[in-house]
Amino acid sequence: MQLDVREVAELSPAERAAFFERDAGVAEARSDARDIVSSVREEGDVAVRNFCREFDGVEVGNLDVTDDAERAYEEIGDDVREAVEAAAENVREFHERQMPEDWRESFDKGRELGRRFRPLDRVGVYAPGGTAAYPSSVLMGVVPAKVAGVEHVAVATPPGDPVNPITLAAAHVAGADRIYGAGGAQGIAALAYGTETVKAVQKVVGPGNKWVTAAKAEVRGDVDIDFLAGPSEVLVLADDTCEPEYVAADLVAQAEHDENASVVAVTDDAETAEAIADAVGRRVDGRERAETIRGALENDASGVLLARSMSEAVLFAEEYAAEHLSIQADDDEALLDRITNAGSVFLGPYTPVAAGDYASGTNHVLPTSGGAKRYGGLSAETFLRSSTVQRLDEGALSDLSGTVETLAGAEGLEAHAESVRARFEGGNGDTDAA
Ligand code: HSO
Ligand code: ZN
Repeated sequence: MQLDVREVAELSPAERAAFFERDAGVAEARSDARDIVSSVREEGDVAVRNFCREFDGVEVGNLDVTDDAERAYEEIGDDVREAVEAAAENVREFHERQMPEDWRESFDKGRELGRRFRPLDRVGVYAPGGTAAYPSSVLMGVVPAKVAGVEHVAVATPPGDPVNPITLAAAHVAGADRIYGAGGAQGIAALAYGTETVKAVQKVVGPGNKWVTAAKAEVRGDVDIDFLAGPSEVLVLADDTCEPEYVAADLVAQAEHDENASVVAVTDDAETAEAIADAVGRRVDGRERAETIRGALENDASGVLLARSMSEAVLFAEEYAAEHLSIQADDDEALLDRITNAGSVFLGPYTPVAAGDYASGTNHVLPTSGGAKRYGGLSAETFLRSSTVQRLDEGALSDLSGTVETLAGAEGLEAHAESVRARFEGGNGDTDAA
């Protein structure tokens, strides 16, 4: 297939909007998801089984498939088992490094303040099945939760016939406590509200198709969620020192996820732009997922773009706010310094996005659809809650009393002021005495 190179400066407002206003595809699935969620809420296991029959074509025996995981782990090939273990180890190491320490410090004059972090009690990790089963996503959800210290980590994944054994093995390696063969919106609802078999969780995380994502939007509020993740995205910033074949390979790789994936290269060099477009074209045909890749490349939010300068390219990348930002350029660190909006950044020619997708240790559950302007991807902190702690001595409270009493008075909350005064006046709380 042949890709055209377009100039950033020549893009029409509509063309720019196609790049910048990517959506997670949630809206159209929202009302179906709402019906499914409320059925599961009302009818529990029966509803989950019915939806598995209707959508997955699977007659589910046991919804809880935890006991199958160890056998799956033994039975998958040695290569896959070792790869899952190697990936899990790197993910664990990176997320351990993220764990915040509790702290307590003395601030000015007898004011001791601090922060403590405690894991959530119960979380649910969704892992996609269907056309592409993602055991790697099980690792990305379960390992950080376990690193954070979450006691009950449940995995929900489509039932299949049987459930994908590598997904089961990954859940086993990651240390999942329960595994349910329940996918789609019904899997999310089961995690969020519980059923006879499924224990309700406090937070649901993980990527999925538009029904899964719409269901997460539905249950948000009753439980916490990570965020609404849409199709994969990559934006590569490249200059004339890049290897166009590598850039093209990275674009094609993310394109194979989904026909709605968005893959973009922006460069300030015309020859490089043509070379990337050529290389992409050559890399599609004959590939197993060629059809999906073509779909993604034809997406209005995909393309090879020529900027007038790397500054213009950076501005484009900032506005795009990529899930994955790859920088394959001479002064990559200087370009990175100018970037604020990116889910995960990949620097240099030997750092393909696929390395982070599977094995380097960083998380691959990341903000899409411009979410990187507002939040980051999954991390150990996703599974923690924090409390603040304080202790004031008499002098510190005395120093603060004027400020508290004045502000309490301004808000008309007289008892607040009195709670401070009581410490000094030995008052009996009698309002006449105040
Ligand atoms: N690139 C995907 C994650 C993934 N890749 C899973 C391969 N398997 C979204 O970040
Ligand atoms: Zn990927």
